[in-house]
Amino acid sequence: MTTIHNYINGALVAPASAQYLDVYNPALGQVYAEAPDSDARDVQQAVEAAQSAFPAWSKMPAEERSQLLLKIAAGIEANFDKLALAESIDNGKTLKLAKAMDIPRAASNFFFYATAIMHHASESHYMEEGAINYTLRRPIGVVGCISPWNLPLYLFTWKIAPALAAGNCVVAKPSEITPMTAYLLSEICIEAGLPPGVLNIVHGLGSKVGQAITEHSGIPAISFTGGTSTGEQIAKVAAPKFKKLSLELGGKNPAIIFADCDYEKTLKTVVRSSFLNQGQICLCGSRIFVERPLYEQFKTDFVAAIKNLTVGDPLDDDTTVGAVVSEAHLHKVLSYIELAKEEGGRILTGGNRVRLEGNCANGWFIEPTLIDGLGYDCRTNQEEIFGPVASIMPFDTEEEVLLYANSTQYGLASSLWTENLSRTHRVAEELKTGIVWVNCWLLRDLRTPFGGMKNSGVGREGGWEAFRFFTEAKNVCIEYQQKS
Ligand code: TXE
Repeated sequence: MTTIHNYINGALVAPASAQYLDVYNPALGQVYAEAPDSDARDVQQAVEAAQSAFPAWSKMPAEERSQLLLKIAAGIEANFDKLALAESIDNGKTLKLAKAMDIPRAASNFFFYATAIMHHASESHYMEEGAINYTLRRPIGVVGCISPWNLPLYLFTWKIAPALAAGNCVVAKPSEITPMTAYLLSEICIEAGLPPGVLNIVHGLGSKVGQAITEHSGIPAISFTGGTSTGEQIAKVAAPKFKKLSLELGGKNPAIIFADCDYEKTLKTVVRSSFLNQGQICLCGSRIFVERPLYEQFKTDFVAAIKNLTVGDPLDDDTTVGAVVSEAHLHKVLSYIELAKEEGGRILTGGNRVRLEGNCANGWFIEPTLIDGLGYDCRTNQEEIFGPVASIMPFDTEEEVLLYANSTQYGLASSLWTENLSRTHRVAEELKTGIVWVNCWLLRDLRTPFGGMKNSGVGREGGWEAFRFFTEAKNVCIEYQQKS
């Protein structure tokens, strides 16, 4: 049984409460580690450590800060196998996916922001009247980063790396459901020589640690990724304190498939975009709209492709669908499948819990599930399920599919499948989502703005957007005498 520690002021420490939370291996359905059940006292210590570290960290030349962050990136790479295995065991995702996506992208986050600060230039605005303005962007101070369980290290580092690179000190909280790789990251930071207090990782429940971070008057900015209702809760606490907020929330993303698409590529990618990570990616496409002439053929081939997916032990090379993250989440997803049936949906494939033999007999597995026969506006097609469940529907016109696609409270991402250039631009412009992927999915360039419209969030992450969030802009206006 591994005991996870908080990382405060450069040291691995026990929580003030001396209490621990169970951490489960979802593939086995068993407790395998314990994580600190921290509270406001631990957050207070972390804030004090971060405040003491801030003057030196924020004034450190960018090149030196960059070097330290590059060492963390190198540390992630040096511990690649260990981190990938830990992520798979902690989350239930396949080891193959952790190796292909989570851990390389976590290292990339540090590489990207460590090198970006070497190229940063601030804006300047010249005035003909004889004045010059320049924008001074300075770090905010101590910032809070709160992340979810679906892409644990990947999303944790997506926030921490730009926050640190911009010169802030951080109090971070990973999800209590998947704390392991954040803990391993704290060991990597110690090894890399990150000065004490620059990054503090406090483990524990959202209602205690997350709430304490959100409420703390010494933390003027919060970057959060997670559920929409949690985002609402955080905004309620943070707004009266006028905190800067970046919220990456849920999604109910449409995949829009026109009859003129590149069929094989579309089919292959839409299987991936529906079921990767057991559908537990906020960017997964869970509403699949297919132009009517292609509908029956696509549905038949899609079902066949889904049946080819292998639900199994996440550590096996052949497994394509691992475990869902928790028992509570398993029941939530299964209840949505029941709801879909009540709403008149037909289960084309899947629909059940999977009971594996052997090691994983008590694990939390669900068959990849496809449903048809539902209207675009029923609950199944409006609410975020966040599991291996997708719904397929036909459409006849662009106007109709735009109505369907834009009908939910969410507006995170969409994917569009067509070879028609004019339609691509037309539809991309009308989609109310922060990201539109055309003939691809999950292709990420870290320089681009990342985030959602409507109830999918507030603000954007990525590239300079993250730097803007993690800095305060100050305009310095200098008037000089014009020679007459
Ligand atoms: O998210 P939570 P959960 C969605 C998805 C999922 C649902 C719930 O629909 O089923 O959210 O997942 C911390 N103050 N997404 O329960 O609760 C919490 O401890 C401050 C979408 O994991 O939002 C964790 O660290 N913090 C998503 C983080 O918030 C609080 C990815 C996220 O947890 C808090 C994951 C509070 N009051 C789930 N309460 C995406 N869009 O990427 C909880 N937390």
